[in-house]
Amino acid sequence: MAILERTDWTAIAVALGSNLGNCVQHLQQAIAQLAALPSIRRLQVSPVYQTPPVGPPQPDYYNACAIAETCLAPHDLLQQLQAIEAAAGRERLQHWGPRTLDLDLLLYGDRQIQTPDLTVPHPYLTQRAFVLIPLAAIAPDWVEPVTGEAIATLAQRLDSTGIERLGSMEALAESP
Ligand code: PH2
Ligand code: MG
Ligand code: MG
Repeated sequence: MAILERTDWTAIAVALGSNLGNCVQHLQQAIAQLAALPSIRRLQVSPVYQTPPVGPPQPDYYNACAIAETCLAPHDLLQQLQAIEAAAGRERLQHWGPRTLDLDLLLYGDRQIQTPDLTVPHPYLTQRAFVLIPLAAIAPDWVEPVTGEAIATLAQRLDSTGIERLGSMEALAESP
C-alpha cells in the first residue's frame, strides 16, 4: 500500500529590498536560496522596482516581492529568511538604514501573528508603496486580513511617485 504523506502548505508573501552593493545580485541570490528550500514550493517573483528610500537619506532601493507556499511554521520561516539575509552580509546597523538584503515576511495565509520578533501581516504593509506595488503585480486579489481589502486596492491608494519598474529579475541579472 502506498504511504501518502500529507503536509499542510500555506501561502506566503515576502518583500525583498536591497540598496547596498550589487543589489540585483543580492535579490537574485535570495530568490535562488528560497527556491532551493524543500519547505518552499510554487515560488513566483515580481518585477524589480527602483524606489526612493523611506527613512534617513540613503541610496535608492531595489525592491521586489515573492509569493510561494511553505510547510514551515511562521517562526521557522522567519529563521530561514534571516539566514538568507545573513548570507548576503546583512548587518543590523541603523534603523531603516541601508542594507545589502532585507527579507520581510508580509503575509502568512490569512493569519494574524503578534509576537516580540514577528508581526504578520507586516506592520507597514498597507502604508508602503515599495511593497504593495510589487506585491500587486503578482497577488492583486490576495485579501489583506487586517483591513479585509485586496492588495491591488490598497496599492492603488498609495502615492507611487518615484517608483520605477525596471523589469524582471532574470532580465536585469543578464544585462551588463
Ligand atoms: N526598507 C527599509 C527602509 N526604507 N525604503 C525603500 N524604498 N525600500 C525599502 O525596502 C526600505 C526603505 C527598511 O526595511
Ligand atoms: Mg523592511
Ligand atoms: Mg526587515
